[in-house]
Amino acid sequence: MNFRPVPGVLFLLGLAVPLPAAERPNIILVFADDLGWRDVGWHGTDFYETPHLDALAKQGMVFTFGYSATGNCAPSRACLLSGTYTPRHHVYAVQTTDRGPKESQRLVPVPNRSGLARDNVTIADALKAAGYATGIFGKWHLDGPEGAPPAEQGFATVHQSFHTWSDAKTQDPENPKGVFSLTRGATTFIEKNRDRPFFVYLAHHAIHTGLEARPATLKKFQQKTAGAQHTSALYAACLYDLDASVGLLLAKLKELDLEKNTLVVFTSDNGATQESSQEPLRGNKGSYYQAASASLSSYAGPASPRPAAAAIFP
Ligand SMILES: [Ca+2]
Repeated sequence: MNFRPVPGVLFLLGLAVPLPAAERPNIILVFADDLGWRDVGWHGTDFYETPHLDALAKQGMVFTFGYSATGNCAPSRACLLSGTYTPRHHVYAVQTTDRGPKESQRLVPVPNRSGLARDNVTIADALKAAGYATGIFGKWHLDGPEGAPPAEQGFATVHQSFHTWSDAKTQDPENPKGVFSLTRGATTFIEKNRDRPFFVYLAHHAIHTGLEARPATLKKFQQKTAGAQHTSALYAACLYDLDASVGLLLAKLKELDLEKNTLVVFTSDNGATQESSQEPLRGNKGSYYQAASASLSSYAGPASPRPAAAAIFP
């Protein structure tokens, strides 16, 4: 039987069967914040540019019917890291579930937890138990009074992890949204752990509202003719700088000769804000329409079952 398991199955196999270090792939999960389905090159943006992400998608696999579990930050991250849906961990919303005018609420708001409680088993817990070096670089957004910090959720290394996106703003114009300092933190961790299996959770603050970009990148898009659908030079520049940081990460893997034994996963926590049209999908972040959770997931690396393929399953 010619069976080629999908990456998720490989994860499970890797956790269930003790393997020598050389047979356990390194795993890098690059997680964008509020990057929409339509925003990347392989999904047809007519203005933004994502050359490194496009290359990653081309050499690996794109899950065209993939969805994030929910339409905004905290619950999406709680689902991703715990591998369970919201009724299991009770992180249904950022802040509370009863925001908005009470007279328009048709349902009784479900009780909400502010963060992921310590008794949830995360992918970092599982990989750490399997002998991986585990590190988070960037946004957590799952503690608060009812959640635990990343150091208590399986991450042995916690680098520049903030409670909210606004804490991440930097004063360095060459480091917009911290994309390059977070990536440097991750590559330093990778160099340090190159001889053992590692799990990198690189959770960017880009491109959540509060858009920032390097001055030269912004100028590049201000001089470019806008598309029919996508028009914002600042949005394009912020995304371009995020893409550039992914390029640096991939170059480091190649330099360290780790690319053949490293599974790189790129996706976003939820759909785009209203600053970026997602047509033909309807809606934006936070809504219950498709554009709120349609995923731009791409995978590349040794576990890709069919290089340069698009898979219609999530
Ligand atoms: Ca988000």
